[in-house]
Amino acid sequence: MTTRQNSSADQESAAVVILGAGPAGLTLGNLLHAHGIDCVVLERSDRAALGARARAGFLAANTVRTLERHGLADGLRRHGRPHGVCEFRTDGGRFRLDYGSLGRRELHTVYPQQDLVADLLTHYLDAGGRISFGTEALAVHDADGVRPVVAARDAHGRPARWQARYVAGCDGRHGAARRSLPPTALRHQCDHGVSWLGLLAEAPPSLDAVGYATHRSGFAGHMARTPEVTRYYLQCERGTPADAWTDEQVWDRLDLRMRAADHGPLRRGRILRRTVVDLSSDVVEPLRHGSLLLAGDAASLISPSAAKGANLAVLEAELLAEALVGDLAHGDATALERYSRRCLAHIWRAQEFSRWMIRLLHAAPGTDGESFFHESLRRSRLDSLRTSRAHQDWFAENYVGV
Ligand code: RFL
Repeated sequence: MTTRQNSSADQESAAVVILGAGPAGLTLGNLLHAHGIDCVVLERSDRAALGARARAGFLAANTVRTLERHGLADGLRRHGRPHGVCEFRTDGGRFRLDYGSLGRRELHTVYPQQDLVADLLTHYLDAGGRISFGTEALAVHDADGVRPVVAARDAHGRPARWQARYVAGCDGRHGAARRSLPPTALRHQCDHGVSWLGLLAEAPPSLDAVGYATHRSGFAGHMARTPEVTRYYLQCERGTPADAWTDEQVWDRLDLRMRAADHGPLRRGRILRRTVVDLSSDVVEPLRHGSLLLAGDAASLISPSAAKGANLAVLEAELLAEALVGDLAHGDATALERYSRRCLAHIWRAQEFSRWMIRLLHAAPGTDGESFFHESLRRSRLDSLRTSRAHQDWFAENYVGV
């Protein structure tokens, strides 16, 4: 069993220093702490800011099972809502997929990411877990050795150093873990060439389903978050500023693309938040570089088109916890050696489905022959999804699974 390591006046220590208190970092922190592994989470934001960071909302069945297995699912069991239907709206009409009764017959649980993060944080702190808010990791040094050091800046701007046996990089795509990777690390990346204006609206959901609309003026999406708040997406030109359209213009575009004239108007409300997302993906390979291990968005960024990012983050955190407990508590490094390979298998499968969704939902730009060819393929893909039970089973399995 690992015990807390010595601290000196200018350098603190823990067996595992976790960078970032998102779904990956906090799941990992909870699991390590529950196994008696000395760990600390370094988070650049404060607690209030974490609780206001609205992003994901659709948790896969496997994510819920993982959190349940470790006693971390009380909040989402109490307040999350099961969800199993999506609706496609196209110029050929609309069709619904009851994906909860297809494939593996699994459901999503709709639960805002900021509520999940708040639950994980409360659980971690109540159990006596250590976290340092307002602490920004700057770099990970000596990751190729057995005594890596995290250089950080505390909430007062003072330099701080943390020595560890392992550093878990759960600090997202722009974090210190990625910046500290050795030149041998590979980063496979793909710009999907599409941008979305992501909107959070103070309005009840307008459909009892996830809505995906393809329209000649662009894609529009509808996803419930809570009974009072709905997430919408509007495809926009690359470079469009988040405030390019007034609230009314946003709702008019959503109504047009969701075909409110045929299927009923959307329930309007104040737009609470706007973010422009350029859909892109990347995968770092491998996920382990000596004593530095990556999980969540730090390991792989995935476009939000198939709602996989937070789910992958929880899955990887569980695999990483298993690997670190094996090594630190039982002296068995087998799972640590397999960590990267195991995660990459899940990551590439999620990336593949996410890319497939992007191609399904966005018309090929342009009017030339090749664009026509791709657009015809896309329509054929949609038609197959509408009519083929085998295709629907495949969709359901990948849509809810990680
Ligand atoms: P996070 O959540 O970004 O957390 C990283 C944490 O690290 C902190 N941090 C640092 N701390 C210390 N030092 C540094 N140098 C630091 N740099 C950063 C940050 O403050 C933060 O607290 O990463 P994590 O844990 O890997 O989780 C990943 C998910 O957040 C992400 O994949 C999802 O939000 C993606 N995503 C969705 N995923 C789903 O599974 N289902 C969805 O429905 C879904 N919808 C979405 C999404 C992402 C979106 N955006 C914003 C791209 C919708 C949107 C609009």
